[in-house]
Amino acid sequence: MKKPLVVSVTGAAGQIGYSLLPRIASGQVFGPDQPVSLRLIEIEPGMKALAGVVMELNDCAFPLLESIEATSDLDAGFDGANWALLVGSVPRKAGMERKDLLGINGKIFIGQGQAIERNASDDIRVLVVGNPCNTNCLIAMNNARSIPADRWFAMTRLDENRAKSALAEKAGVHNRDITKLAIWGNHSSTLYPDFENALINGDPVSKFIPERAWLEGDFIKNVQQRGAAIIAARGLSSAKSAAHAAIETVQALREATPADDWHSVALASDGSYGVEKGLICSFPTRSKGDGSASIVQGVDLGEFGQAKFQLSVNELLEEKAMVSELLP
Ligand code: NAX
Repeated sequence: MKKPLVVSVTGAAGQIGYSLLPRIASGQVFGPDQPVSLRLIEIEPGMKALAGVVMELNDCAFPLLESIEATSDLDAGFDGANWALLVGSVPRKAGMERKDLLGINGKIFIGQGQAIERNASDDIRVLVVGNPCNTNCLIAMNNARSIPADRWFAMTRLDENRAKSALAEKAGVHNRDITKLAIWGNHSSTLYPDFENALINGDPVSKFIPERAWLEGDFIKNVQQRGAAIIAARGLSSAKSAAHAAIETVQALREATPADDWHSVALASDGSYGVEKGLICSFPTRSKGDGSASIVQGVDLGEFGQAKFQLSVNELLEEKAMVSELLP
């Protein structure tokens, strides 16, 4: 038996946690021969529901689930963590401005960043899902400066998957026929799904979808607004698809990316494409399979795409300015 991987998950009693945890415990994420120890982190009011989640995980009798610790103590929760999936955050409530939400959640991510720095394993990798995920990740990373910047990620894979699904439906092809579809910018309503460099069975999207107006209009808008459409239909925000995207993000970082493809994740900019160094921005990325990712260079966004991307980067810079007092 391999040594168990320690996986810490915040917001573990929430919707996404409910879909995510059994898949981690079953071996779908880290491999069929890799035991895992789960550290499940909740705030005090969530601890009762978390106890129920733990009961259910136990009742699954997963062969690879080595141990479960349920806690509201961040030091215990991140103790020895190899992976930290930061899912929990406070949802936006009626009347709340984006700045208020950034401030409330920002403070959470200061404490979590510091606790990760104090307690996690040397090889820690962090994926932030809780919104606003790019800026939450920026705050956590800046409050854990001894952890290299290339260990921090925020999730835009759900947006990539939504974009693939929308293109496949319009083109009358399968999702698997679509490659090189990257999300650029912020995980927000300004994100840019780059249809110009995406390929369908190796050919440009325009060969299958000649209506440029649809690509520039409804396609982008629907991907940007998909989360809201799901809330309107289900009365709850996306959870199964979000958990699946988190799993695919971790897998994409742990597996070498095929040479003819790339994937979206937000990570600390190295100055590529003129994006301020250190800003947590989504790009097309490739991984060598070692838990890290590098930004694909030389992608030509074209005038339309560049303008859209810049809008999203500007929003990230605004968010950064709003939380400047949380960045040491
Ligand atoms: P839920 O409200 O169902 O669950 C959130 C859980 O987090 C709750 O159990 C709550 O008690 C807990 N929590 C709150 N503050 C915490 C803290 N400081 N430490 C630990 N736990 C804490 O939300 P859910 O649907 O699971 O969504 C979780 C987050 O994912 C939200 O912020 C949501 O906006 C975000 N999403 C991000 C997506 C992405 O693509 N990046 C897409 C899906 C989702 O909207």
